Amino acid sequence: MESKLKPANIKGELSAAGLRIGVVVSQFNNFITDRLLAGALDAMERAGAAESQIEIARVPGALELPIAAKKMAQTGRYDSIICIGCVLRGETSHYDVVVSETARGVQLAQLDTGVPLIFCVLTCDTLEQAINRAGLKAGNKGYEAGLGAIEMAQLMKKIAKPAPIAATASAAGTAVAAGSTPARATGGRAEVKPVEVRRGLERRARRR
Ligand code: INI
Repeated sequence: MESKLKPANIKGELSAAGLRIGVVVSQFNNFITDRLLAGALDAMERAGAAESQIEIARVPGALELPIAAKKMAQTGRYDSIICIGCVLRGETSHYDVVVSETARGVQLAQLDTGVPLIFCVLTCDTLEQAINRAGLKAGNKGYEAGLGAIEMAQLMKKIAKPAPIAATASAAGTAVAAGSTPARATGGRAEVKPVEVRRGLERRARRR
């Protein structure tokens, strides 16, 4: 049987209003990473970001992305951070080490700091594959990362707010919904006043 429940969906909107975004760019294969950065900036500009809302840090290679992103995240200045890099498969196993350690480092850093870190690191066998993903045939992964950074930043802000009081709470046998002040009226804080408390306050106000 299909459920009738329609739970609230929380989604970050694609608006850069009020956000600060950090970008860490690896200079290794900068022919590609510069194009990814251009795509990310384009996306953020379309979402309404101004120059003053974005800061860019540059690191030598992909392996240095996690530590720089973590340091930026720890400042508390950024709502999200985009990590841009490009790793191309060579003839040795170095590729596998760089790819897995970069991905692991970025993931650990975002979980440690609670700041969303957007993984925009191309991992390709050939330069041609990378070019295609940096603005040619397969779009620009940097553009997707720019939108992802904004969406995640806005989502985290929404999740951090206290949940609004559910309209159906009184149905569970409590007087909470009937006697409470909507969170909107209290600047986002849920100020719960059970009916008895509210009546007491009203009586006191009448006596004055
Ligand atoms: N760094 C990259 O960003 N892409 C690569 O393809 C790459 N390759 O192939 O070696 C690469 N290596 C450098 C690495 O990220 C570090 O900067 C270096 O090992 C110093 O720590």
